[in-house]
Amino acid sequence: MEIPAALMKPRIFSGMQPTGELHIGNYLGALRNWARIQYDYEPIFCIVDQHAITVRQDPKTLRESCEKVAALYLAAGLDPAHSAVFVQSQISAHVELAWIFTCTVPFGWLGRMTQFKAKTLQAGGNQDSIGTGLFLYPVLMAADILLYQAKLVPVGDDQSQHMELTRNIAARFNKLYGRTFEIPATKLPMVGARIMGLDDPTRKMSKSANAPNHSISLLDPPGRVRKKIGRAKTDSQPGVNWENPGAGVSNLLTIFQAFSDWSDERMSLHFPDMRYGALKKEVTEMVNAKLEPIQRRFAELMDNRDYLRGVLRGSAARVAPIAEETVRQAKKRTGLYSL
Ligand code: AQP
Repeated sequence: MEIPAALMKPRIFSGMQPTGELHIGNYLGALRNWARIQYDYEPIFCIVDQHAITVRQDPKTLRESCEKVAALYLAAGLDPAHSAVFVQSQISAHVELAWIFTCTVPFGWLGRMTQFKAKTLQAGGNQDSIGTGLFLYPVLMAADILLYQAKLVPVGDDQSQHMELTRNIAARFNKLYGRTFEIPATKLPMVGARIMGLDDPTRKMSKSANAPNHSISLLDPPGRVRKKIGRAKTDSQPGVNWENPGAGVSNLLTIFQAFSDWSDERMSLHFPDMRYGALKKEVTEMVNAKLEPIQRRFAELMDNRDYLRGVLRGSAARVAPIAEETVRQAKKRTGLYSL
């Protein structure tokens, strides 16, 4: 039976790369938000392995990471009976649409992407060591989203520029070939849209940063979390300067507030002048309490691979027709040949 349009919920789409271990930035900026809002929407969540290969990956580790990330999605609260959870390369329409977009996007638009510039810098600016895929990454991201005609994309703040580009790509295509794509909006979490590195609170927490005390993995055991937070950068003030906390202290307060869901008022009554040792103890206890059930559920899911693979297979089968229909439309509009 077809559902009347008025009763259909708006579609949301988002994804994460199966590179390294997901950290609390990925969780607070995106994953937890997905779990919270999933029932208000028609949700599609992807594990974007084709993005992951924009930098070199070990094939065996990459395949294993896809299932680990799927398990983390579910452990963090995605309900596979409601939310589609699949791996990007299961559906070939992603790359098909990405190529069509590649041919419509001006080179200059991609050159302005700050993430590309930052990754180029990380590689020492040596263009011969940077894959073309890294440059084209935002085009594939636009294809991921527009393929499903998503209205809303829940992501962390670092993706704002890529989202702007996605809207521009959709608008350009619609202008050139006629209205084909929904223009999606970005949805950021209220607190935790940009969690910073513990060792360097001027840089966002990132999977690819190698420093040992930079990020907290969702799978870190309690002792490791304690150690990392214990070593987190603060400043030389004696305690929390509520009116004007330094970047490190501000980051710890944000992590606490995002995990606890405390109101601004409750935070402002509890933390002013607190010594840094006490602050770190409270943040540690809060983080460990919230990670424990995720880690327990993750272990159960990883012991049940058949179930996990069934979710990935079933979800891909469920959403593939949406993607295929969009590609059919885009091919027709651009004049690509089909019988
Ligand atoms: N520090 C962060 N704070 C809040 N949200 C964040 N996200 C990433 N870092 C933070 C959000 O997590 C989602 C998935 O990100 P991704 O894996 O697709 O890409 P990413 O931005 O490349 O993640 P990392 O951790 O920063 O990895 P690398 O080291 O490869 O750059 C996105 O919604 C993102 O906004």
